[in-house]
Amino acid sequence: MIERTLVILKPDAVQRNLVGELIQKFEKKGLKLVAMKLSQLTDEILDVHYAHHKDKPFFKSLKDFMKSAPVILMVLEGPEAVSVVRLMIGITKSREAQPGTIRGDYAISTPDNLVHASDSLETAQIEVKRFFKPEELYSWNRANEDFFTSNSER
Ligand code: 3AN
Repeated sequence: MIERTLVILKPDAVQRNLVGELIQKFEKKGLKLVAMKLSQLTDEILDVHYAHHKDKPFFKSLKDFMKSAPVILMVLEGPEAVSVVRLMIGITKSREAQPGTIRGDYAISTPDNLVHASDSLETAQIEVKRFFKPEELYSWNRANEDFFTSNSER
């Protein structure tokens, strides 16, 4: 099934000049960019986005980190995009993330683990709406779609 998922390139990705390289990984995989912007996050949106962590000891430092520089917000589309992107980024604890994944190859710390990606289709639908207005999402036809996604998987 074709899905859309929310991806955030966090402040450490921006500070480390990894934005282009990380976007390229998603593009090369065959995921299609349907929305993208640079944004500086606020407590208001982070309180909602990380509500599941609000009682954790690292909540404030996580928010401070996420506000420390602009982030790149993206929506990526493709077959089973939610699980494909989660596989690509690797597990939360960067030091234990598999080599070959983004966190496994580029990160060694935990709050600074470069990328956020929605963890289920239901969350993805909520998170896309949290960060993007409907008019900021683009449905477009890739001219060479046949070379990325077989007709039977669309
Ligand atoms: P993921 O980003 O892998 O879905 P979540 O949703 O459990 O992980 O956590 C959201 C973010 O909170 C993580 N990306 C990381 O930045 C931070 N975080 C999670 N667990 C910890 C922890 N034990 N210590 C510090 N930061 C954490």
